[in-house]
Amino acid sequence: MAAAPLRDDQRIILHFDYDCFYASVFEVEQPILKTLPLAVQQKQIVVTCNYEARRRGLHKLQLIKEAKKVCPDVVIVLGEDLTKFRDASKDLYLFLRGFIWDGGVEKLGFDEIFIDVTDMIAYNAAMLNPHDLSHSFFHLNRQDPTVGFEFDATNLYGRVYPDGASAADLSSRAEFDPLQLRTRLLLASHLAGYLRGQLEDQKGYTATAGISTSKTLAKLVGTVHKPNSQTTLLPPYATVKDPEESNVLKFLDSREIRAIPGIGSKSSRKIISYVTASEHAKAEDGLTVRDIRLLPGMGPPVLERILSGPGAPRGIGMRVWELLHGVDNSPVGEARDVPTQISIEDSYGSLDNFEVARKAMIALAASLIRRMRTDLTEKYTDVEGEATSASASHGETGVRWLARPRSLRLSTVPRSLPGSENGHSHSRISHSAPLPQYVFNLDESEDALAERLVRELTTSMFRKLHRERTGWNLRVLNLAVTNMVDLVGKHSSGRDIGRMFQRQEAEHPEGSTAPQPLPMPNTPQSTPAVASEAVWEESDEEDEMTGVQCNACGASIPHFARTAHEVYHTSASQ
Ligand code: DGT
Ligand code: MG
Repeated sequence: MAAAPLRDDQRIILHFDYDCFYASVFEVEQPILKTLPLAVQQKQIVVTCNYEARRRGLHKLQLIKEAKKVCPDVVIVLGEDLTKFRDASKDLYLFLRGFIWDGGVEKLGFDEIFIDVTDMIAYNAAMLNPHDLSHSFFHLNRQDPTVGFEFDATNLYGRVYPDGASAADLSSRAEFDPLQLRTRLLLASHLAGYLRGQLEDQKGYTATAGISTSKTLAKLVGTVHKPNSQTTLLPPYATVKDPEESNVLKFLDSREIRAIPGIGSKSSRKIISYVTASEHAKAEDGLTVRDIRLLPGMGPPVLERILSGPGAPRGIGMRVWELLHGVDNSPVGEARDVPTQISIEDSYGSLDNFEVARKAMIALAASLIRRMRTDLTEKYTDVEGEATSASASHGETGVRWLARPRSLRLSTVPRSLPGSENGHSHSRISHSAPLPQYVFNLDESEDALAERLVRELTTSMFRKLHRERTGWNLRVLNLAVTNMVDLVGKHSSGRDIGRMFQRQEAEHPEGSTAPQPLPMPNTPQSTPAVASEAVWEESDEEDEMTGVQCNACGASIPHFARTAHEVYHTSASQ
């Protein structure tokens, strides 16, 4: 059998997953809902429900009519408009990020966050007083020693895996070693507990956290105790004498392969069918990571052979072999400053006349401008603590654009003709044009800007796609802003013109719209150093939002909503 990959447990990573996230957003708006069974509806599906509803037998991805049967007094709220979830997600991300030093903070979807706290933990481990561990102080600021919280370093905070173990007990001074993994994990458990407390006290959200040395392990161990809880994966991780004594292997071995983040469902299926086809293996049911790991002959070369194919990254065999052993050296990503594009789309029963199309485009343009304002601007205060207006003054606080997209793209998808099989992504047609500067005016209402944009630009773009007055029938309209130019990049001061030129060249795809003059960053000379706190990762959301095309109805479905959408079709056809 192939050798186990080497571990590197130098880092400490936290993973946060907000509890029943969409439902919590409504509860924070209306606290009375906390005491009631609450379900969030999209199409005919409960996309999530609060824990009161779960206690009464409801669950995620249940049909609404089933949920009403199980719990007739369930309160149902509509969650089709994602704006408020996106806003809350951004707010919580920035809030948590405000506590973190130099480590990465990476958002996954709307409600998960990875945080690399290695530097904070190393600093605090070195500050511990081994003579008085029970009165320790966790420093949250290297410059100001009064900022932080008190904690008892003789005990780990929250739950642990394996349950009931006390391997992190530091009460014996003889065993104390600030560099030891268990000391670092113990400190991280207190930090995670503190951050969860702040999230609840200041923002009203509870979260479930996992604490370990990699993204994969932190995410997985966090699922052991839910909701409003946290779990630390205890050492030993690397065991020289008997590898099977490792808590990492113990923890992973009982899991199903498809539960391991980073091994996609397609790869899982391929591995499962390989293993079940082998004469040594048991049936597919109950096949665990251990069964796969210990299968004779199993190792990176076999996995590479099973998993390679079109689209598979080189070295996938080694990567999956590592994941099966809980080895994951992937860094916690740095949030990109801004999304690369923002796109808003809607689908229609039948869209075959220009007046209806015009109204639909106004609605899309208004949503698009709203999204741009949420995702591409930041409020900020200048270094002296006074609000400064950079690109525009908007209320009492300064508001500035972090980035300005340069192009507008209109796309349409025709209804498929009866009997034809097309109507899917390949029949999408698009037209792009330079985005007028007036859309960046923050003093004008979104609706007024949307009307103007459609009147002065989008209408003629539409006519370029559909020259005939009649005779067309559309299923989807999509309006997007693209060609993003970053104005206040995380690593630039907003005045670094050279960098902006490089970025502009890199981002401007050949042969698309004519280049526009470079927008000058109109941030003041005293650009405050808040850019790095105001960054916002959207790329994964963009993927989620652009999603995949449904084979049944052709609608564009975010990746996370695919299962729900399939259930919707199944129920609709019954
Ligand atoms: P949790 O973490 O078990 O306490 O519950 P949630 O609601 O936070 O669930 P999670 O973390 O899987 O997903 C976060 C949010 O994303 C959730 O509130 C609703 C949305 N979501 C999750 N899965 C789906 C899905 O399959 N379809 C749709 N449309 N939305 C989903
Ligand atoms: Mg969640």
